[in-house]
Amino acid sequence: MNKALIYIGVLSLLFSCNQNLSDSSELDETEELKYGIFPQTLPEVKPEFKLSRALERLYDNYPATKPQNNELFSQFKYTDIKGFDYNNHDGTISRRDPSKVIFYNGKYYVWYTYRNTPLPPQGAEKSSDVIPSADWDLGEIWYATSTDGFNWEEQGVAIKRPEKPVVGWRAVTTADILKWKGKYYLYYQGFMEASGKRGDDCPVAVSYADSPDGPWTPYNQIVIPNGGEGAWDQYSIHDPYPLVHNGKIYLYYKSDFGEKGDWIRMQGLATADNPLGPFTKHPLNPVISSGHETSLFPFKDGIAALVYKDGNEHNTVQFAQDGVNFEIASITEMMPYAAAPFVPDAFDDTKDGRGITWGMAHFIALGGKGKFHSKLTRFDCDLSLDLHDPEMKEPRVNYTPEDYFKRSLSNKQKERIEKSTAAYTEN
Ligand code: AAL
Repeated sequence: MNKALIYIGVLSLLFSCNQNLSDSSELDETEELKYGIFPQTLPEVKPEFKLSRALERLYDNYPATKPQNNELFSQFKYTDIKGFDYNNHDGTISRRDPSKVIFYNGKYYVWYTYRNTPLPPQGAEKSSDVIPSADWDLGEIWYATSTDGFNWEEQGVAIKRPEKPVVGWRAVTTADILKWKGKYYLYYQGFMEASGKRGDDCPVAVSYADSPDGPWTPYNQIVIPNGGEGAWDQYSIHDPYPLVHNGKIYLYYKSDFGEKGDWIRMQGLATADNPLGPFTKHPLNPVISSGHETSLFPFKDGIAALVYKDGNEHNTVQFAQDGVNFEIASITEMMPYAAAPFVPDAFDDTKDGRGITWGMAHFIALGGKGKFHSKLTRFDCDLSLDLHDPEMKEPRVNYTPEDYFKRSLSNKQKERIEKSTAAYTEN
């Protein structure tokens, strides 16, 4: 029996199914859409026949039908950078939560939380004026420069802890940079108690300077206040991350809420026409339901976000044309934590954001028991309209068996399995 006959047979079968379903209202909507045969060659344009939800998503949600052609999909690669000493990783020196990287006067600049304490973090109960409660407690904002982004030269302190009771007297951490009308602004978390007492509670403060090398003048006032009683951002405003969009400052931030030990992390937006405020929080906040530290960049006429670590949508790259309503543009893996990209057009108020190819990040919880500290690293990727690096667009990360076995069962899990196996074999 030849192929044509089979084809006609299948089509008439489909036609008869269609007929059978004709009484349900669902058909009305898709009346004009019939069932079809999905072709051997992947259509670039959405076929005009009934599609499953997954295929609807493929054409409606993603910038391209394959990750290889998806400008907002990338792998991430890491380089151990040079120029920072960690005192034999004994936990007394920590560098973490880097800022966006900027290029100024022939050099790249990055700011970060720097802790140098006699002891590693000891928890809120054991903390004191010199003993930190957490890895960023008693922190200052330091900075470093580099001519290649791999070899860095630490320049020293940019923002010191102010005198009590000024905002930030306990710690100034997690800074990010804005350039606005020729002046520079560093936004940072200003702690007024040791982190971990109730939670990781702090508002956001700001300092300004005429050059990235400072001197930085603290504004000594809270510019992004905590939310009202019962609000998601009532206690913590973290990871302030300013960009310029639609002629305004778009400052994204993270907040921890919910129960201690089971914090929920989401991200919000506050906008302003003046770097010193007032900032207006967006009525739709939170605008990103997952993620941890904030990492965003202008992309085409909108804003893209790296969303990692926490929440249902962790390990995604998201995009919002209005900078508010983010949709998942790709799913990826091994994303950089506290990703701090080099964003050449961060402050250009561009309608044609070109994307990113590298940045700084951190690895935390190093040193093992009693030596908790973090270190800075560099990541590379291809989330740029001006680069097409097929190596970065390959969706598979090739892990070795050792990589998998490193993720071994805990003793508690082994016990559970032994018990259930025993129970199973007894029956
Ligand atoms: C980081 C950031 C903020 C938090 C703490 C230090 O991952 O989210 O900076 O306060 O952890």
